[in-house]
Amino acid sequence: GKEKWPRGDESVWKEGLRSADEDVSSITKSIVHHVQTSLSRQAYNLDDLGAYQATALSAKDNMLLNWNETQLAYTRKQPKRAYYLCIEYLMGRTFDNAILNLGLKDQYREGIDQLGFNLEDLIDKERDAALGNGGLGRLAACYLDSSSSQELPVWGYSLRYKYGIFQQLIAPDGSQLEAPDPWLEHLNPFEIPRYDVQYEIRFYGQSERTTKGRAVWSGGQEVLAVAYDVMIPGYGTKNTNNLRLWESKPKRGFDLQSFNAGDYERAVEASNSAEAITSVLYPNDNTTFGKELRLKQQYFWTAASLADIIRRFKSLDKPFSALPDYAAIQLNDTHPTLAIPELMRILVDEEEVPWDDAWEIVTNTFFFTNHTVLPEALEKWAVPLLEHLLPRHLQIIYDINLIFVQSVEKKFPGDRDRLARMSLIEEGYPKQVRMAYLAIIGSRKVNGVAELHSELLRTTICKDFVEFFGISKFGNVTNGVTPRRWLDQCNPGLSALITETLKIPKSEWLKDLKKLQGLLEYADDPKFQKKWAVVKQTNKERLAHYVETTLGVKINTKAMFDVQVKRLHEYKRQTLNIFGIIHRYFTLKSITPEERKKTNPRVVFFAGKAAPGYYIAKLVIKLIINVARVINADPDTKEYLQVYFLPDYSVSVAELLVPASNISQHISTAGTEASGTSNMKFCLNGGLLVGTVDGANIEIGEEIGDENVFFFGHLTPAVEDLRYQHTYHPVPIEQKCPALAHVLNEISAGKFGEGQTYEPLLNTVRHHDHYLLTEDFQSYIDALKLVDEAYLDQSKWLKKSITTCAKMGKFSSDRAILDYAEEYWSIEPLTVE
Ligand code: 8GP
Repeated sequence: GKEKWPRGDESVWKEGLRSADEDVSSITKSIVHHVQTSLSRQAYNLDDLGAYQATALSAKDNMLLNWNETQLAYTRKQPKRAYYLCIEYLMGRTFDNAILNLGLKDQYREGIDQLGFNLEDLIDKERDAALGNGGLGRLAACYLDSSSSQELPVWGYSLRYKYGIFQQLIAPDGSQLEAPDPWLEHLNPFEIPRYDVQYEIRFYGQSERTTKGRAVWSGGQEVLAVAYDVMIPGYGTKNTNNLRLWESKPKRGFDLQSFNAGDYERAVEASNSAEAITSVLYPNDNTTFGKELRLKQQYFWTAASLADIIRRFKSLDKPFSALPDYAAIQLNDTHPTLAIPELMRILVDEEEVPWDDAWEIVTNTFFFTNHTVLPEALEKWAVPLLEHLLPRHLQIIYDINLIFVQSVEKKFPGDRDRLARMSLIEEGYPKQVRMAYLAIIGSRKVNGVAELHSELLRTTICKDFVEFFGISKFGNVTNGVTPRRWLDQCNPGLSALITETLKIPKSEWLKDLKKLQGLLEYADDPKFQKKWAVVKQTNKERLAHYVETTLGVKINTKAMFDVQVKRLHEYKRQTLNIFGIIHRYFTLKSITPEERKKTNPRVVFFAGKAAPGYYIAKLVIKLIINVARVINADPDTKEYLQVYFLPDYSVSVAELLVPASNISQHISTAGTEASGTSNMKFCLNGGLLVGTVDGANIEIGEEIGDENVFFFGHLTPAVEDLRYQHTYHPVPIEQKCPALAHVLNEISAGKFGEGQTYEPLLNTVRHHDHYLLTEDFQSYIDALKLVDEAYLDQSKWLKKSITTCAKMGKFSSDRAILDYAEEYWSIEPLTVE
């Protein structure tokens, strides 16, 4: 039927509607307008930062129009939507990506030029939105880009941390220092505060059971969740999804009674404690941090998000049994698992849905992805803490568990061990709730993030659950990365070369990445190879320029660039790399100057943060920096080997490193890295991969051919046996791996500064060697030797590089998000006209 115009004169409304600023002159007008009004500044007192802000606001206006259209279309057509709950979103910068996705970068460049500024300078003024630690958070960001680009109705939900991941500084002795990241210090042009979207969130208090399994939860502390929206523009489409971030606020400003009584501290206490909830991102990657404030964050975020989802669902006026037809909620790792008992609480206590019906709704609405098999990352919350903070949720968890354990008993009568293994409650002092198990039983489907990882889940953590629920509940979606940011935006030279070579519009291959295969027919073509090499060289020079301006050192861009960038973690084995470098250094020292001239010069880049409390990881940084200091200063070898640690790794720094690598290293102990995603980014940009047979490395090898990857090391099935051998039949390291023993001894002896400092790190290798460095070191060195040999033949190398890029189509996050949409969430694309 025809909709009635809500109020006033429709034609006046329509006349007032803005349209997008797509030509250069509308763009410059819009920028000048924002300088004048939003910033209230003038041409004569405008610096780069101001110009960036005004330009970003003009881009935001364009995005907003699409955002509005998109939300209107969703409201009208009522499609099933997916909600991606992730406690981290590592977005990086927005502006460049936004104008690229809008297809307006050239127009913006010209407009800015006319106004007397330079686009690249303005782009550099934006601060990264670094609301994440690493892989998990960056994956979420790629998935949002893909959901908009593939026109899927997906919203993200997370927290608006006042401080993102800490800023990393390096002290003169090589120690990591941490400083806060007040990223909201300046105006953030890309967020929309929604002061009218607020929910009250309760903590503590009492829960009294009433009838029919219901309860009343009251008392305690109430805080407000306020929404901030971040627009997610799709590439080459109007579809613009939303990332909703919650900020915590006190429900009442401050306690007036205490204030009037002169107790000012007391008066602001409650307000401070409310605001503390979203003040800072926890800087832990792949480990848990069992603190009350973290649990508060998790509940605050899931409760606000669910309240929002349920409010939207209720506006459709459907029975609750229809919720799974309108909403799929993705639990990204266990951090949002409290959403399961929270939805039960809403349905049972507030909406009076019978328990069994509610459970049916819950288990058809949620989906769960696991991101790691490391035991230290499996979340467990102490029962007394949960009871104190969320008394009603603990009751619900106990009820869920009782019913579940009964059904296990029914299927496997008398198997008491099994019951104990599968119970949501782990016995001990204190008892703990196993969040992963709660997520598994409360979800429709469960998946891992690469084939090997999903298989490990099925055979280890989820084994009992596979036997109980059947194998079909446990799937796999291999991760992906967005080719918009990780090729077109970060490597414009390569993007242009690809477009020119494939002879199809950029928009075609960027949304259907398998089209890169068209490059294969040129892989042998010397003219094309030459162009390919020029692009890589330009990117290396751009990186060298960055290093020169930040570290003040000049880099030999003719050398091979070898990159390992990721969080510092023992399982990721940055140690293997630095020990390998020391070995290479000793080898270079031991040969004649003539022989040295025949070697392949190499520059090794490291970057990555260590969790502030992770002592060994911090020691690794210190070692890298002090080894670099010695090697870089040695006149015998400095032409052949240079090592740099780039401080404060971020998405923006990755955008410089990824296009510039000749090789990158992904060398985790087999079976420990769930997937990895930077491996995909480097390969997509024609960098070759040195890696273990782990995570998504395996599938990359399958796609591009093992002859194009430098694999080494033991395989996953061997790892457990090897660890057993190390514990029960230890062989001295001198015997097992003399080359590595020599490296460790030299470090001990003080070759790279006070040897004593590094003993705790060296001992992890000498004693238990949990990550099997002594087992993999020799094969690692051999693999790097093959790299050197392969690099000598540049034409063959370029062929490998081109082939690698051409066969990376599978690893687009478009493929991954479409997998989720079809196989898990059952949502469909909806084109916004
Ligand atoms: C990471 C995995 O370690 C990595 O292999 C995978 O590619 C990535 O997730 C995306 O799936 N896991 C984390 O980043 C992680 O567990 N982070 C914790 C802070 C939550």
